[in-house]
Amino acid sequence: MALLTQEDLENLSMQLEENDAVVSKVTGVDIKGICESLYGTKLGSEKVGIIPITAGNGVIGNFASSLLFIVEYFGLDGFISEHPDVTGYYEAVSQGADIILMADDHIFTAHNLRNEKIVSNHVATGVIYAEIASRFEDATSKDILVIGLGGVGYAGAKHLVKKGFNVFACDPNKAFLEKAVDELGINPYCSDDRKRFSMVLEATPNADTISEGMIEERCLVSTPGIPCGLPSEVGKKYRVDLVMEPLVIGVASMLYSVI
Ligand code: PYL
Ligand code: MG
Repeated sequence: MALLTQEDLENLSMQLEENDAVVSKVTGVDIKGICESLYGTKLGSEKVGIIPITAGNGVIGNFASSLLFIVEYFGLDGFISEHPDVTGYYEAVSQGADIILMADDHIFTAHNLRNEKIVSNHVATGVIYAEIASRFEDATSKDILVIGLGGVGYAGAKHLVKKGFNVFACDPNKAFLEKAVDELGINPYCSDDRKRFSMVLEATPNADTISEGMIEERCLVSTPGIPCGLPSEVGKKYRVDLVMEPLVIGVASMLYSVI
């Protein structure tokens, strides 16, 4: 899995503001509203313990502080444990955390100690970016394209199938594509199909995965992927709205899903 870098997390509040404005424009609802209707929950005064984890590639400089910014932005009471790892976990639970946030290089999880709900960032991110794509007010049909069927894309495709969309998907990994066709009943898509979409969920760690033959004149691309899958010249040539930011939307979805 592609790991975030300190640079990805710079000016997070500006990225949040810009993306909240785009989400509101193209769906008619802001990020908070999307989360509330997606999970049927409202955030209260839960206390969130954030625990730095030194496993694998180790701590990412501003990851914990970015999580604290996000937790507080959504009105919750957050704190970062003084120590990392098991000591930090012990501290956070002892200090009365209701929800634990921690990530190694494979799983980033939110665990609500009170109701036992637990979610991974992959699933919560795939679901919310899919939800945003599917709410595009200028969509011309129920056809939606999912590019990438790893942990994030698969969760997004599963959510869209459940919501009754005609999901077309592609992934260079044939096993991932076959799994999604078998388990979700999605339609395999390849770019020479000449079919164009007005809603795209892009969930790959690659740049420029979207070519102009894939999208309609008006199109919403929703992607947590870094780098961006939409080439800038394609974005300019077509009136593409882009929802893309590295962490906030995914974490908001995690928090609302465990309340
Ligand atoms: C959660 C992000 C979204 C995309 N890739 C995921 C990633 O970068 N995971 C690694 C997170 C490591 C955090 C580090 C720390 O600072 O506690 N262990
Ligand atoms: Mg995100």
